[in-house]
Amino acid sequence: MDPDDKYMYRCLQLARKGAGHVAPNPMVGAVLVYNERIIGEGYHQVYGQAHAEVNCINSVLPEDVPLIQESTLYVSLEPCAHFGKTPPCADLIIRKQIRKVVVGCRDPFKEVDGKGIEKMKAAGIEVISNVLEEACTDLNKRFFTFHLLSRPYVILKWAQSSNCKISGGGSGRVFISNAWTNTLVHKWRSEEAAIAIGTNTALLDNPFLTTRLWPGRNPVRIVLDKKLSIPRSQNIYSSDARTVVFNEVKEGDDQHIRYLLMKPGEPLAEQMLAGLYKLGIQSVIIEGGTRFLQTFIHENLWDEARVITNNEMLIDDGSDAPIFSKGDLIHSETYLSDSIKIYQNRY
Ligand code: AOF
Ligand code: ZN
Repeated sequence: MDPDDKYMYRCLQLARKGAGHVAPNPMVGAVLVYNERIIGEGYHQVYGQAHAEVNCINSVLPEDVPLIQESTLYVSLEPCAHFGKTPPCADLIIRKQIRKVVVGCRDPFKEVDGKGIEKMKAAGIEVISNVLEEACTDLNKRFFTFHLLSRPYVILKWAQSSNCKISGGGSGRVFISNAWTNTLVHKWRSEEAAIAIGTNTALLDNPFLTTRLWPGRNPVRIVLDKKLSIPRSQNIYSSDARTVVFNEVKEGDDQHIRYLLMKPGEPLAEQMLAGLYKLGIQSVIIEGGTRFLQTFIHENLWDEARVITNNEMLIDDGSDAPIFSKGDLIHSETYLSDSIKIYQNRY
């Protein structure tokens, strides 16, 4: 394997250790290599604390410190150039007189956006860019979508029967997924910043939208309720998590509930995603119902669709599952009676 790729894969492995602890910052990993030997490793561990490069340089053993100047630093994201919660990593690299830096991908955050690379080059450092670029951007797909497209990363999720029905024709909640996939869904929820549903789902299924089956934090709950017709007693308003209500009636905060106004007649998914972007929400999982999901498909504002299909249960009077095209199948697996397929939007 190409040595640059090899060390960049190690950066990616390290970066993933920060999963669940660094958002809304990206996961980043770094290694310092002297003469084919790794002398330092680090990753961004906790939001607001040291960046990967700092932890990597600090990990070098005292006897190897003199080698830092002769080493190559590999980092999965462009070193930062700005004073945020921490000082610029590019300055640290220059100060340590590291001669060569290999970067996985450019940082899309407007305070950085190429400036880290420029700064290092201006200081005479040899910089190699875009090594395993696709894998490095994919690792932080939520962060990249947020900064490049000014909207959260959108995941559509639904469970359907083998004849492609998703619920029991207005008769209340129908369980399609099994215990395994229910747990998986709660894990998925814990991985995103927000979770959204339409009015009918909030009224008929009355979900809590929490992660009770998985040890993780609850995402912010988002509900579409144009006329504010969902009673305050529904579970979507329980005190377990914050709730944002997109509506055409009022704006403002009421305890843990935030009301955001939408303009009647304007594209719905676009307005909701613009509102979530302003709140700094980097990802949202859309959990139904069909009409609500179909809105995101219609406006072509989705990135991933996760479809759980039960092979045993047929619900004849259910409503039809969403219909979508332009999806590339990127993952497929089976849990007992349920198959899980994940599609990526081709745009
Ligand atoms: C790096 N190395 O490990 C990470 C970077 O508020 P701060 O100071 O933590 O800065 C956050 C921004 O820094 C974040 O939006 C992203 O652009 C970059 N993240 N940069 O050099 C790292 N996590
Ligand atoms: Zn930094």
